[in-house]
Amino acid sequence: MHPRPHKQRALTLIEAMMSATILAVVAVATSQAIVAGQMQTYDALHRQRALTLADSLMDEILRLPYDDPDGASGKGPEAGETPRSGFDNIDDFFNYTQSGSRTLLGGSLQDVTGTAYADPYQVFTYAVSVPASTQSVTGLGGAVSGLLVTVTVTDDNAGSWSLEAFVPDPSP
Ligand SMILES: [Ca+2]
Ligand SMILES: [Ca+2]
Repeated sequence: MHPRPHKQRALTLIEAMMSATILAVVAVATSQAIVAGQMQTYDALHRQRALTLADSLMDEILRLPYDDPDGASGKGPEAGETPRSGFDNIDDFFNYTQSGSRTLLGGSLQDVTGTAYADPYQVFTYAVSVPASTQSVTGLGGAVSGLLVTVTVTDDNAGSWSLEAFVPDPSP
């Protein structure tokens, strides 16, 4: 009668099962952490892409003159100024919008030269508003009239990113 070895074997088995369970729990926790980390990385990249688009469009708008070089300018592009590469002053972007699409070859969201943005950018839509606005600008003697340029980039999942810039009217 030597119950001890038998008992030891039983303990070893239980221990082995326990450690297998612990390993399994650790493995699940680790894979959840990896998934969460990947989602955070994706979110950061997604946000970065949205801001890149907003920044690039804002740059494009702010490079244009306030007034139309050909004279009078109404809201939106004047005759003969479309597509966007023909916009020649800021208010031509009044209510301008462009949506990405992965169904068209190359994508429908494009830069000013008509080159489609890469596929991951095609989930976004961008929209511009350029309302007349009066702002108090330090260094310009208080209230100044001009245009408030807002570029808003949205995705198909309720994400929204905006950039805003006030451009004073150079000849008020
Ligand atoms: Ca124009
Ligand atoms: Ca115009």
